[in-house]
Amino acid sequence: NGAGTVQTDLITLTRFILQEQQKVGPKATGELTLLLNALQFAFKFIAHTIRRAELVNLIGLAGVQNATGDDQKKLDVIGDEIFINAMKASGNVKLLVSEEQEDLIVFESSNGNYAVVCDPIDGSSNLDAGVSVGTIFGVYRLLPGSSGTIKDVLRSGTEMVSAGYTMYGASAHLMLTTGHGVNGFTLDTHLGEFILTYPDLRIPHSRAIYSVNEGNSFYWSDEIKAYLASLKEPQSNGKPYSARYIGSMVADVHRTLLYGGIFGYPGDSKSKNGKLRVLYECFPMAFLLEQAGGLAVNDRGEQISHIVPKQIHERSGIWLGSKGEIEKLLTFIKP
Ligand code: P6P
Repeated sequence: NGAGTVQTDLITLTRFILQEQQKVGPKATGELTLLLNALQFAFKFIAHTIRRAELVNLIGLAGVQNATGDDQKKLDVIGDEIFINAMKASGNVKLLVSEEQEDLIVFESSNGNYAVVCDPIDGSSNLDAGVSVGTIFGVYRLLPGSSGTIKDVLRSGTEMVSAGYTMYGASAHLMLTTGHGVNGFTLDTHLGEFILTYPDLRIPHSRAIYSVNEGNSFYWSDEIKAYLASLKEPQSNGKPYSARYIGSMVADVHRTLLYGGIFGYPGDSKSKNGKLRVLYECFPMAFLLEQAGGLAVNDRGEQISHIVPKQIHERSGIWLGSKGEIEKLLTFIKP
C-alpha cells in the first residue's frame, strides 16, 4: 500500500500467536501462547534497555566474567537478568539455559512444562560500535513425566517446539518459528507491539554472498580453503561472490535469511568445534533456516539439528544458509 494509507488491521504478534494456537485446535493448552508472550515482553524490555544504554552510558565492562570466560558487559548482565525474570514470572518455564549462566537454572516453584535455552545478548562485544546485536532463543517441551532435569535440554534441535531471535538494530526485528514456517515481526515502539512484517518468510535458493571470518583462514581445513577459494573465482555470471561479515551472529544470519547466501563459523585447527554454541546459537538458527527452506550443517556436512549435545555450553562448527549454497559447500566437505 502507499506510504500515505493507514493500516487499520495490523497483525500483532499476540494476535498471530493466538491464530497459531487456534490452528492447533482444541487440544492446544495455551501454555506455549503464554510462554511466547513472556518472551516478547523480554524482547521489548531488552530493546528498550539497549536504546537507553547509549544515553545513560550503561555500556562498558561490568568487571565480571560469564560462564564461558568472555568479558561480560553491563548489558549482558542486565539482558540476562531481564530474561531470567521474565521466564520465571511466566509460570510456564521450568528450566532455563543461558549463555551467561554456567549451570542449568531450575525454577523450583514452577510447574511449567517448558525449557528455554537462550543467549540474552549475542554479539554484545559489538555494542560499543553500535552494531546490531540480538537475543537468540529455543524452546523444548519437557519430556513426558519429567519434573525438569538436564535431560530435558540435552536433546537434538529437532525436538525444539519454537525458536528464533530478536535483532536490536534501527528497529527490533523478531524472526520466529513454531514449526510451521518462519514469520517476522517489527517492534512498533509507539504501540509497544511487534507487528507482522515478514509473513511466511522463505530464504532465496541461492545468492552469491558468503559470510565467514577470513581472519581464521590460516587454521581452516584444506577442504574449507578450497571451497572459499572457489567462491572468489568469477562464477558462471563472470563475477565472484561478495563477502559480508558483521561479527554479530544475529545480524549475519538476519541478512542471510533475507537476502540468501551462506554464513559459517567452521571448526579449525585452533578451535576444533568452532566458537558457536549448539543449544542457544546453532539449534535456533538451524530451526529457522530449515523452516525458511534453507539448510544448516556441521563441519562434516551433517544436518546440525540432529546433534545431541552432551553439555549445555557445547560448541559446534556450523554452516547455514540457502539450500543451493549449502549443497555447493557439501561437494567440498562431504566425505
Ligand atoms: P569472531 C559474537 O561474539 C559471537 O558470539 C557471534 O555473535 C558472532 O557470530 C561470533 O561470535 C563472531 O566471532 O571470532 O568472528 O569475532
